[in-house]
Amino acid sequence: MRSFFIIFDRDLDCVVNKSDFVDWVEERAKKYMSKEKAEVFCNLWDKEWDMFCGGAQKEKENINEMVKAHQKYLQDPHYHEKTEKWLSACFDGVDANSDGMVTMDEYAVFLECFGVHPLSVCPSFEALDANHDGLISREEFVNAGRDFFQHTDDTPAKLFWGPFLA
Ligand SMILES: [Ca+2]
Ligand SMILES: [Ca+2]
Repeated sequence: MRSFFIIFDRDLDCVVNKSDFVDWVEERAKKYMSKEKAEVFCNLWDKEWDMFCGGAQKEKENINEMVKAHQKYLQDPHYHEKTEKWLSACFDGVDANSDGMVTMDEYAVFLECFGVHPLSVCPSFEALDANHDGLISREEFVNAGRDFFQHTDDTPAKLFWGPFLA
């Protein structure tokens, strides 16, 4: 969770503002993704702040608040279902040509939306490509995205959002 938080705290003040989290990412998505895909992704990303950061009313969040909001979300009986649904929809946004597979280039665009350095894309891509066929399937994407927030141990999923930072 610390690693996820750090992505968005770009001014290093240990606080993530809603605009850092939502607007900054969405602006980049609109720049790097096709119009249609950016729309899919931005619709999802809008909900992400409400889900992970304690609700639409909050304008900023520190790491403890984010962890707490996420713990609360983990207790939701529909947590798995909701998370997998979200990640699957996110996959559709990342899969630029809608062929059901995410290539290295498509994944690079996704990480670029979060300001991840291009050199960090390859290790993340390889970690997510569980069967090493050079593509990320929907299942590989959803599994890694889900495991990122659920496991504290050292799994390949920790590279889902780029390099592990904390
Ligand atoms: Ca594709
Ligand atoms: Ca694969």
